[in-house]
Amino acid sequence: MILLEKKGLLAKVKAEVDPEWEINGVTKKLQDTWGPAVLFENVKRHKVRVLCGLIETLERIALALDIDPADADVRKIREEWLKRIEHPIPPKIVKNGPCKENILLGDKADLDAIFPPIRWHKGDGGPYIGTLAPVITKDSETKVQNAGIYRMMVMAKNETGLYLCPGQHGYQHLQKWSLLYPSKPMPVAVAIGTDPVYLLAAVTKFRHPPGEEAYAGGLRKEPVELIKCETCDLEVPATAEIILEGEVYPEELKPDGPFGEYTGYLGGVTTVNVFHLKAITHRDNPIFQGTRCGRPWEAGIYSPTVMECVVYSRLRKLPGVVDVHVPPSGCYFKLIISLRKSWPGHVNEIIHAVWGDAEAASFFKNVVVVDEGVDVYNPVEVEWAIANHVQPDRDIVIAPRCPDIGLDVSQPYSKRYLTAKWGIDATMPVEEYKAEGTEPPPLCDDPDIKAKVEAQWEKYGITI
Ligand SMILES: Cc1cc2nc3c(=O)[nH]c(=O)nc-3n(C[C@H](O)[C@H](O)[C@H](O)COP(=O)(O)O)c2cc1C
Ligand SMILES: [Mn+2]
Repeated sequence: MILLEKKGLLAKVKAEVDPEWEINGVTKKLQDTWGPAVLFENVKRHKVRVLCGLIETLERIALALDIDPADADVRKIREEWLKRIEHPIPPKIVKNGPCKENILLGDKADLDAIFPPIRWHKGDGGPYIGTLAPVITKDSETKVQNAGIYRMMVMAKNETGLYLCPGQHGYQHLQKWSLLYPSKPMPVAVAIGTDPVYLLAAVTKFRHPPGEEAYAGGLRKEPVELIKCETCDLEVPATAEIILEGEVYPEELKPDGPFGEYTGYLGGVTTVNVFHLKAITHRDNPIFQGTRCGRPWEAGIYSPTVMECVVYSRLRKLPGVVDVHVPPSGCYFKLIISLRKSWPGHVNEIIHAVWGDAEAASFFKNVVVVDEGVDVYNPVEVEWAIANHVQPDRDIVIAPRCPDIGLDVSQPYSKRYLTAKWGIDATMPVEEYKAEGTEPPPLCDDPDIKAKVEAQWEKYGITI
């Protein structure tokens, strides 16, 4: 936050704002205008300040990674990301940390006192904590910890929902726990106001082991400092502003929602796990952190960027893959790949490899493959490739009954969590032309003509 302020990327709002509607409205306007991150210093009926938009633009993601924000660019961030995650650094356990400046146990732990009840979207079923708050759980066999961002709707002063979508690491941890310790509650901690690289790691499907903590260390080039919880054997980031400690009973479910989703729709009411608060520890005068999620091209640009870093780091290892792009407007359903196509069936091989990559990429419902040379970042070039090269009955591949995280509005609620996926081979079908030898030559400009025209440009009297 101090860095953001120095670089002029933070606004401080002293006017009183109502958490019911005003934080939503102001952050929406800032997102629409690519405005700064914002610290609300005076939240109505509340003592705690709220920081929004910490890593919502490429500039701010760059700053979080110590890259000069002046030349923030997805490809640059991606290259740096790749280099750093090659060297995960294990966390360091410390005895003291600012997150322990205040320790509130049992009845003294009160969510209402630490969280201004923010409605991030009109129509949300309640105030939500878990928008920029990594949820920490431990694998009961390997003891490796996970951090993932899962929404948490406040249900009472010591109770929230916890939405663990099937397949998430938190979900897997709870499944494993329930087999080993049926009917016992699993410890869960939540860290609010962490180093932003820890947030970037928490929205990433990083491999376990070593898990998010070590990758956050790699991204920062320094170990994350962890400190023991007061009520359980989890370890949490010592420099966090606020830590919630609690537990989840595997069998206990409650209705939660709706919540404004990144798809651009208000989600439905879902049954979710329940987080029972046991302790809060926090810094003096803490700052709460969150984000109005919105659609990915409006708001959570950090999420498509991170997704792209992850997918790029995996798929570039496949033969022939030149570039990949996760277009924010594709809402994580769409992935574009450029490929140096080298053998019959190569494109379908790549598409199926994406769907088979459960750790990083299998959730892309639509994979579009274009030739090397088509700019995956330029929607006009991608549309051109689809328009020109595709015979739908030959070039579209459909995989039925694949996993899905349940937010895809193309199906009613009763059908969610299973989806068909489709791949589009938008590469030039050179193999079709081989036998005839009649492949249409691409238009190309004659360099001699170009040079001649340039040399005598003045003759034409055209000002450009
Ligand atoms: C603002 C925001 C809210 C999210 N909410 C949820 C959620 O409620 N449930 C969920 O399973 N994933 C949610 N996610 C996605 C996960 O954080 C993401 O898939 C992450 O990789 C999960 O970590 P894991 O693989 O370690 O479980 C959210 C992401 C963001 C950025
Ligand atoms: Mn994980």
